[in-house]
Amino acid sequence: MAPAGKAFFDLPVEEKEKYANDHAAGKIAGYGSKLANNASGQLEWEDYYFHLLWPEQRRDMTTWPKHPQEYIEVTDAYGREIRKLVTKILATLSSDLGVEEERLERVLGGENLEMQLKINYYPRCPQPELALGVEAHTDISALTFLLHNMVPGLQLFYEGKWVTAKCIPGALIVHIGDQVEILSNGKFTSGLHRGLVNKEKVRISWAVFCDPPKDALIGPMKEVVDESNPPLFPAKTFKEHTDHKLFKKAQAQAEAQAAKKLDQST
Ligand SMILES: O=C(O)CCC(=O)C(=O)O
Repeated sequence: MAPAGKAFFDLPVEEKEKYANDHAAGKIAGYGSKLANNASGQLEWEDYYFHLLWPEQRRDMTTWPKHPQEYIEVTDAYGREIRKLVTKILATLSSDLGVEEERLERVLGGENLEMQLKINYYPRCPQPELALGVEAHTDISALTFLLHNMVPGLQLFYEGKWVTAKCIPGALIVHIGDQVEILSNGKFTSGLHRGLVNKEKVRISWAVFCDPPKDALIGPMKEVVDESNPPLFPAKTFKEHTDHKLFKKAQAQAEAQAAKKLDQST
């Protein structure tokens, strides 16, 4: 799957632009570029490709790259394997929480659970200290599965400092996302992480976000709350959670821009 994803980004810009997304028009699937100042004033710099991977019957194959030829076949096969792994991991997490094995998967939508693929392409950056590929965030998903091209850059915030994830060939990195943190009432934590750019090498990562359907109501499960463990999170639909997080991000960016302008004018 990795060579197929990389081959897409090696295409000339005009070819990639044929798949361009258009957020203003509500078309979020496809190829996009990000070059923007984040809330901390750092530049976010990446190209990406985003499309729905699962459930099969809801996929719009016109949004998947047609080049290279094998992209659809290998990405589909990868998605099927990840979907099986989702069931296994959610069962293990459910057991750890002392609830029936199917519980987390059911509340996350069961057959309707969604998987979105985002391929992140971080170009070589001449001044990596001034830029970030992806700014620090926790994932809104339930789980995220990450593969990368063995160029270091993923960092996790652990015990008060940023730690670079080891590059282990063939290893799949799994993040707990916000939805599992909420359902478990904070027993599992959604990890803060970011993606760095590299001076010498292009970095590519493949993230599969495993999400509940938009209208799924997600709050701490009744089995994990009691008088001594009151709910730490309000129940919200997945859409409400996503909108709230995007709104807060936009607000932080606007405040940072306003502060920067004020700085420049004084
Ligand atoms: O590139 C990475 O390793 C992390 C990507 C990421 O966190 C994201 O796409 O949300």
